[in-house]
Amino acid sequence: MEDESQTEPHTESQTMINSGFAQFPEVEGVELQEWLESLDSLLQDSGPEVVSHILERLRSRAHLSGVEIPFSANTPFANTIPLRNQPFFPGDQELERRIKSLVRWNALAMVVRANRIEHNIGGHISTYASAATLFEVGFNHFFRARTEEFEGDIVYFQGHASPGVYARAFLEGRLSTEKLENFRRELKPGGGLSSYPHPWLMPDFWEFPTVSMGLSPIMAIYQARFNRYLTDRGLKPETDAKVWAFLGDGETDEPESLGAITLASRERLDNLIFVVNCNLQRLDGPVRGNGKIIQELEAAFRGAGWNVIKVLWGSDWDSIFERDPEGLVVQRMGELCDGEYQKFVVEPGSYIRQHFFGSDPRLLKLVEDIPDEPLRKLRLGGHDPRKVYAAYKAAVDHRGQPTVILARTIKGYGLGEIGEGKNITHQQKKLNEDELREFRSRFGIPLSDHDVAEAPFYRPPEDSPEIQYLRARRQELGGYVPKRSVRAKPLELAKHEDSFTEFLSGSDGREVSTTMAFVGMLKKLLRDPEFGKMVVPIVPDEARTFGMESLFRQVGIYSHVGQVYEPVDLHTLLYYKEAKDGQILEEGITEAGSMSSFIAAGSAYATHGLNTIPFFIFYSMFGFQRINDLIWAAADMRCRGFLLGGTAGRTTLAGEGLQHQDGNSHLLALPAPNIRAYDPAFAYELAIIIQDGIRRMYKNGEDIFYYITVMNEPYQMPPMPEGSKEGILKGMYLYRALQDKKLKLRAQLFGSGAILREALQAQEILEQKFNVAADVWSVTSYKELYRDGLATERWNLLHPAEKPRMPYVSKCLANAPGVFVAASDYLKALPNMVSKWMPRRLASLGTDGFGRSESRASLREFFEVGARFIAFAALTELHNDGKFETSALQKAMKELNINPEKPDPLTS
Ligand SMILES: Cc1ncc(C[n+]2csc(CCOP(=O)(O)OP(=O)(O)O)c2C)c(N)n1
Ligand SMILES: [Mg+2]
Repeated sequence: MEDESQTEPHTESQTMINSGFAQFPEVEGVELQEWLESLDSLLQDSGPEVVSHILERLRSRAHLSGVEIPFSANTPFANTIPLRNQPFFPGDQELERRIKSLVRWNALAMVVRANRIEHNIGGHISTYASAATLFEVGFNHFFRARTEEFEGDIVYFQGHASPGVYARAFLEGRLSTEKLENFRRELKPGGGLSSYPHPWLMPDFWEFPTVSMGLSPIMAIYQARFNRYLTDRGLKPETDAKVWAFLGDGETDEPESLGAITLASRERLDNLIFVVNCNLQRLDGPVRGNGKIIQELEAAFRGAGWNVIKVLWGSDWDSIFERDPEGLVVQRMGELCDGEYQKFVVEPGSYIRQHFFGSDPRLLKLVEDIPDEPLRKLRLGGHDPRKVYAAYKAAVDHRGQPTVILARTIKGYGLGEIGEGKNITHQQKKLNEDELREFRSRFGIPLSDHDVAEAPFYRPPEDSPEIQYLRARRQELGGYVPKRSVRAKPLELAKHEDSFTEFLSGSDGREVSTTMAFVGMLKKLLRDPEFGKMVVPIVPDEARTFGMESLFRQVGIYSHVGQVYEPVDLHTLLYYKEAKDGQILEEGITEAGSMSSFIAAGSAYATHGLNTIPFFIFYSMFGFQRINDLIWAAADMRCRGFLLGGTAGRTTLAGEGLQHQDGNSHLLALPAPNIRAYDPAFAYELAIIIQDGIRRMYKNGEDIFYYITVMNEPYQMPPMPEGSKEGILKGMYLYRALQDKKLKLRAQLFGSGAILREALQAQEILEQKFNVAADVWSVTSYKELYRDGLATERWNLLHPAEKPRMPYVSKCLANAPGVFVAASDYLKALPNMVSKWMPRRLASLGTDGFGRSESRASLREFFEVGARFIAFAALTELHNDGKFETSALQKAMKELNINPEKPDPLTS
């Protein structure tokens, strides 16, 4: 065995340390000893602050003398909180252990039973198995529930650990056996439990969807900041409530996980605590087999300005550390890579003795009196309630910085041979009788050998010490967690109908864009006596792009510290005003961060009982295209509010080219069922949509939110035609009817957004040049038309004996004469998806293909959505119907200057 260990490849850290030994053997001896002793006596005589000061001075002196000191943001691979600083553990450790074992058992039973009934239904055991202590210490001592008096802590649970959260709620008497039985079988009579945290599916239980990895860390950061914002603006009292986020170590590879951590430290969010469950494994295998994820994360978080607490080694190790004043064990711990640590989990004590302690005779001596089996079982920090408690307490008490706890755990802890530390453990969900028996015995579950085979759920009687303790602890902490409830009172909106009248009467000849109109509406809303204070404008460094800079001065940009400098433009009317009670969330260039703020504000009606109304305005191409998974999470969370895709349109945004010109977002807005998507052309349409949205969401309490595109093309805004309100909201209405009723050739033109004006021009061309009389419809929302069509079709399918209903599109067009042509600034698929409910064929014009840097006119020519193309498409349709001669069509083509050989925008 000796020989074998010598042939093993050395890790980089080992090589470095070994070369240190080899290079400076004399320093390793007496010299080093003297330095260490001086340090010890200084610490003893003068305390840690003086030690830290002296070290800093030494570092500085060495640096000035030309010594290159390698930078490291790391501390040794040891617990951050030494034993001497560990607080008293206030719980009954034995009872808590028994409760935790019961939760472990029921979580396991839930997954095992579900997979016995329905092969391959899925579920996860090993994530919770590693996180159990991390959760249980929180449940028993830290997570405070929301009460009348206290806002409560907010907890983002690691999504794949949901069986453990359900199992605990079962012990708490909050979930029935039937519900547990129907884990992952939500459609069973009586309902079941969703696989992961989904507020949409379990709106009284889950608050935050956390299963798309990376989203919960960024959402938690912005949630913590939003909580500060509410306090700083006087909308909620100051409290010491915390935001906890439990993440996986593998999860930290998602860019969103670490992407916003500097915001948390910059804003000094000491109300935020991350707990990273460092089991060193992800789904396929080790997170960093060849490296050390904990040290990597420590450096990243410390570098970003966080308070980092490492919880690596359990109490079992303390006596070994005590016997090792030279710190040889910790030094050895620092030498190994994660792949090696993972191997220690699956190997016997003899292996650990040989491969961990065997590197140095002095190390071997330290553990010579510990037999192999206890050596193997030396517990890790994340499985030791006392260590976890100490870390949580330190985190909760820490001021001025957010805290991250890096807790070392074992994936599949307790699963023994079949899963503990194994690479396959993430997907382990089946246990045979022997394995169940072993687990039962290990955790002392009172089930007989016979009963255990069924993997029954087990809840001790109500008067058992376990249930009594668990209830008492939760009562002390204010109630149960997680729990979602809606407490915000609906808005009254008594004068709401009149508030937007100024936007309904047109711009009086002035040319304005819908973006400008929107800013006018936002200003008005900010002044609303009932809810103005609740409006939360959110911008990712685009306020000037959208002409919103006047809001800087009107309501201020939020900053927790106010404005500590004199802004360069102070002398101007619209200076850059930052203020502690500023209302605008100016997020900088982060759509993901801004969306996380939107989520916090859009769900505050539940989380905080406050009807905050977010308006997140962004460059439309960087919305759905970039952050649709966060938008999906917002939908799951039943968020309310308005997303505004600014400077939208593939041909309406001139000059910006391929990357910015958006012809996609209305398609990408289709999947989330509770998003209402609109592409309005005129200010009055926008006003009607926003006004109705506020009514539906904040008065009627509908769990919907809005996506509205606004453009930067200035034109005269007409007054609202009489009776068009219903059509605007339903998705289409007749904007301008046939000009000359005597004409025989007829067409229906459908325009959306800025392209509506092209349809209006086409109407004139058709009438004046080709004797075709066209009606022009404004289609404000293809998605609304589509939803209505689907619902109607479904109703008809399920009610064959009844009179079929007509989709709204069909009703609108039932008596509409002539051919149909649609044009929008989006993909042709958008109008095509409703064409089947039109009485006749639809010709669709749209912007399929990559954008170009060009003028609006050239872009509309290139994408074939301009007035001439709309007119030509109508003539072609008439020709197809036999109502327009081929020769006349060829002539029209010339007259309209349409080049049949022009490149296809779809492929060019
Ligand atoms: C965005 C995203 N990608 C992939 C997955 C699939 N997935 C679920 S769990 C998991 C591994 C999780 O590893 P880790 O974060 O270390 O958590 P652990 O289970 O080890 O505690 C993966 C890849 C997911 N849920 N979300
Ligand atoms: Mg992991």
